[in-house]
Amino acid sequence: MRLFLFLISIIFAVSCGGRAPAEVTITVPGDEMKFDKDELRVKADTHVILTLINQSTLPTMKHNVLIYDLQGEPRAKALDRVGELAFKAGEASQYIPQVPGLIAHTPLADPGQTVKIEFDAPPPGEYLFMCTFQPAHYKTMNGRFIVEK
Ligand SMILES: [Cu+2]
Repeated sequence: MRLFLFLISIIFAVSCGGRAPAEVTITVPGDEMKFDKDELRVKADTHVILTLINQSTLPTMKHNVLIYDLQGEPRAKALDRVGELAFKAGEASQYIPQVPGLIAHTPLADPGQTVKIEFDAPPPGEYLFMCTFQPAHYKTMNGRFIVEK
């Protein structure tokens, strides 16, 4: 029996690339420009399943989650820069700027809508997550996306 379990675990490990998927959920609990979390954590070498639950009710409260590699830029500066690029990208591109450092993003979630995306975790380190809906959601809707070894 032990050998059997051992073999099963080896097969599981090989077929899944080592680790089980990392599921993270982030919620906008109301009509404020606010996420329920300012930090998301996953392990390296995982497939990430990220769910965004938008519980806002106002039509102007669409939200998304964009994950961005700071590439050494100070956080506050990157937030403003990417936020402004998102504004320029405009509604037609769902406020997603095509910038180097963009790791993943959800589509815009309408009020009451839940959206889900999957992507592979970037290398260990600290990244930025933010809502890029306009005007200026990023100023209060942002946090750290941390990939642990
Ligand atoms: Cu938002």
